[in-house]
Amino acid sequence: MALSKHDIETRKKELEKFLDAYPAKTKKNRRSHIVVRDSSLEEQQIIEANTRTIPGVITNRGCAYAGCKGVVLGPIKDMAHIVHGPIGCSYYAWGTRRNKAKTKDGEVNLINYAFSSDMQESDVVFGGDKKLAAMVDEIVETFKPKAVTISATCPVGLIGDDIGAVAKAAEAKHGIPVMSFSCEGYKGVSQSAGHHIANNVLMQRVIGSGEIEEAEGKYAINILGEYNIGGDSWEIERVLKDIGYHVVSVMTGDGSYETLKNAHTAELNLVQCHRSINYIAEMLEEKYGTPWLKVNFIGVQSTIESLRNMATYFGDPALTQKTEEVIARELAAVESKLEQFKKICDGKTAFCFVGGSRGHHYQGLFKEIGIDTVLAGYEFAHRDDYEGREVIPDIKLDADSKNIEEIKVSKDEKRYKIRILKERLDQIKDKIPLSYYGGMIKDMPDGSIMVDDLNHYETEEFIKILKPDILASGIKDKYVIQKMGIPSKQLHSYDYSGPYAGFRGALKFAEDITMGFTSPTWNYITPPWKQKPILDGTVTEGGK
Ligand code: CFM
Repeated sequence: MALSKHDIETRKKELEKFLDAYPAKTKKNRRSHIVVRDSSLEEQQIIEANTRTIPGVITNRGCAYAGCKGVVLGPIKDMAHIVHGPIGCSYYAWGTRRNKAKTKDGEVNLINYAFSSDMQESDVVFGGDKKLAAMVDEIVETFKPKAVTISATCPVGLIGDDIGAVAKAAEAKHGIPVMSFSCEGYKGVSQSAGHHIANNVLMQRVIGSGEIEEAEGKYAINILGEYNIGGDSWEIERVLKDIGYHVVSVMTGDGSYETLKNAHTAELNLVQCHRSINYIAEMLEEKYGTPWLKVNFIGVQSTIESLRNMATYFGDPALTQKTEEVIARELAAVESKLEQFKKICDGKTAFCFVGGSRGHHYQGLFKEIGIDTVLAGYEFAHRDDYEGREVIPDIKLDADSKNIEEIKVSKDEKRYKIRILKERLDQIKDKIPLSYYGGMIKDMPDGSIMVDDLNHYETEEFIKILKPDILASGIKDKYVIQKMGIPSKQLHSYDYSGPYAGFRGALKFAEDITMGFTSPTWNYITPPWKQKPILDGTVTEGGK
């Protein structure tokens, strides 16, 4: 719900007050990462993003290695993803981030494996490249992957192991792609840098390396930035296939080398998570002429809008009709059940703080079950994810960003195609978000707060001011929040639930959120500070 001008001013004052606890320089820094939405202003304050976290502040961010190996590469199931580094980097990335994958009999599925070079002190002193080379040989022989990735962790860059040379030699030896990623944890300011590094190499080495020239089905699409957490992309694909789309590849949820290499054959690229994959989306457009469409399959209305926008792009009356039929059928199956959950959730408020796109995507779904998002933010997104791509020309590249290579692709003379005629493009481009993302702020009501790289101190202080009924969060803050007596829903891993995408996913989400509110647990918890102060005593002279 939008706040009045007066209430917005009160909110700003409360914010200033708790920020006063910071040293002056820190306050100034953190203040620039927090925006109170106020559409009456001629110019809304810009938000600082994608800059270094202040040392000493407890952030929820990860590192470049997490973004490269963990986020973008990890879900590709038929490649062996090697982590070159000490075992701890693998131990904490063991398993998946609930990116599910399945294969038919006989296909390679390595999603359950973790491959680490287990770098020891002697490797750091004398170099770990020989050990790495031996490891690649062993993995290729044992697991028969379609391709191999080698992700560097911090010490690799510090000692200068040449993983590129190891990869090149292994590739010549085994005849399969072996790719190296210089995604040392310290590159960039967060996992966002790792997304970019992974995008670059996938584009240079995998995408477009297949032989197929024409997609095998009509309405061929790729789904970019969808990682199949809790089975999300399976649910999206179920609906898309029903309408008649041919899904060439998903990047990278339940993805494979085999499908990615022919991704150039699609007629349209959908972009779900803009932050992690906009680089590939842009390069595909540049190289093959394939436009990208920003979609959001989280929430019933967003899903409907995305499906209609896709139909508008293809402009085929039969497809439009089928789209409407499927929407009507799916909607009928969930609508009345959603209403029941809404009765319990209605009027409540939420914080929606996730990594780089869900902080925006889930606000609509919360709203559909009656919950207003009073604070939202991202751990590591850039200004365009907050304010829209129109701010990109104004973003000043700092040294940290310049450190990440920007690769340039050029037109593939053989495969580049005009996918949509200029006149038709002009007709539809204002109706659907083609090659455009508007960011989160435009969808947020006045008085709501947008925070970049929210930290633990601010989380607690914002909770005191805004008194939300539920928080969408991650594993690092979840238990602190629950100990304050507030339900917390992990929107990274979905707390072992999901899928939450599409129509059926929205219903599952509504059910889980309602369960959060109605759990009897909260009756048994009284945080200690609610009964008495934690510290009792008086100060006497001489410290006695
Ligand atoms: Fe994109 Fe993601 Fe996200 Fe992300 Fe992530 Fe994730 Fe996320 Mo956790 S790719 S930015 S780096 S939607 S792992 S599936 S949930 S922080 S909001």
